Amino acid sequence: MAGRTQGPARSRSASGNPTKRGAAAAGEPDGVAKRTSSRPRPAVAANGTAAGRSAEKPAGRSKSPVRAAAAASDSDDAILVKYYREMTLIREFELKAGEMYTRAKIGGYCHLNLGEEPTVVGLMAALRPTDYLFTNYREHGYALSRGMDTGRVMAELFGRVDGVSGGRGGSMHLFDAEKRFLGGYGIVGGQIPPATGAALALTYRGTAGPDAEAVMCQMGDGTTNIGAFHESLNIAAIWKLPIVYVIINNGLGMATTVDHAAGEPELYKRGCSYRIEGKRVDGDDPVLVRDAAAEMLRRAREERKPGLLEVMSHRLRGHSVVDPARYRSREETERLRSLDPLPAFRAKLVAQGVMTDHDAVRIESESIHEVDRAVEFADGSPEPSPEELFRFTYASSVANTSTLMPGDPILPIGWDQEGSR
Ligand SMILES: Cc1ncc(C[n+]2csc(CCOP(=O)(O)OP(=O)(O)O)c2C)c(N)n1
Ligand SMILES: [Mg+2]
Repeated sequence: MAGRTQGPARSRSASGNPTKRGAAAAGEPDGVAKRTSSRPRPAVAANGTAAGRSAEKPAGRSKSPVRAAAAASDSDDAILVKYYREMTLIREFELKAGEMYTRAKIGGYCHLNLGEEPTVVGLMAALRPTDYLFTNYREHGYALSRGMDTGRVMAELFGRVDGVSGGRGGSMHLFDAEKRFLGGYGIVGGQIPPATGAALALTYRGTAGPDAEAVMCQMGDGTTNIGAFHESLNIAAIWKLPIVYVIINNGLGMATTVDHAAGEPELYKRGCSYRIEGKRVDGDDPVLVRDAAAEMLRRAREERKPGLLEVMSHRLRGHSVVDPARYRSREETERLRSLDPLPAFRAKLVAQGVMTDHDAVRIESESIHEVDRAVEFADGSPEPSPEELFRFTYASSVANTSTLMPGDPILPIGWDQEGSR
């Protein structure tokens, strides 16, 4: 990717794409320790412009009275611009993933983070590289924001060998042990027990304190009705596990609204049964999300108190790329369009003089370019070979022959199908 000059440190990847790191290399994630976000910002009107200012006259970067009033430091601004950059990359990636699905480059299931970009970026900004992350199947944005290579993430969607899971996982099963991103789960709630187990393991590996590792377990609103959610929260409470459960409340589990599905639709309150502190936060603001998540992670690592964070977000399209969302009325679709958090965040940063319109256009075109490069890389990557089908399976002590089908008798290495050596 060319020219992502204002991003965090980058390294060369297999795809030749520079990758960004989702969080600081060491210590606190950006902006968290310094509490930079708590400084006063000018009021922003609903249309994203600074109150009392004209949208046609965005503040100039150097002489903006708005910017002067906010007493913003360059580093604060750089962090916000970085968030916009990450949100834009996720947006462009997801739009392209949808397009590639219709071109049959991507098969299977494919769920997009469109509308959830600030939520994703805020959560990943709170996470340290040493923390562990478990997610559901709607996880492309998390992978990118966690610092996984754009080309290798796209290659996984394409099912190619250079994909982050060797092309064996696809869209729902992104994985990177080095980045401590442990999936990518397709079964609703499937990520919750292993994430809770990982938090238990951390209590054996180290003691509580500011440098302790913690686990973040992301899930959707619908997932809070799964039994494993309640069992895991109970265990996390009684065993005092360093884990933050994050509910992305996008209002829907497939086509079912939260109000129809949940006896307690204020989902953060569901922690009450287990005396787990819950909090609800606006998912359209990456800084609010980051700070709420960072505080819960702090308590998890220092006090071994599990937390439950509900982030109010939007699913701008259907449940997956093949869902036209006909259950939504025209008014609801229009309303959602007006709630798109990306143009709002862009307008807010321009109005505050944090970036210019020109900066924003450049960032957007760089993201488009990076995603185009990712598609090229994915397309050039080979399909996995059928001979490799049984690699990475548990059954490593039996014959790894590609001719065996599920249900065939499994024979020790060196034995043929007739049962003789
Ligand atoms: C155990 C299980 N039941 C049902 C499904 C089918 N399913 C896939 S996603 C989904 C809805 C989940 O909604 P939510 O938790 O709100 O996540 P979102 O898709 O909104 O991100 C369902 C029912 C599944 N994958 N696994
Ligand atoms: Mg949902």
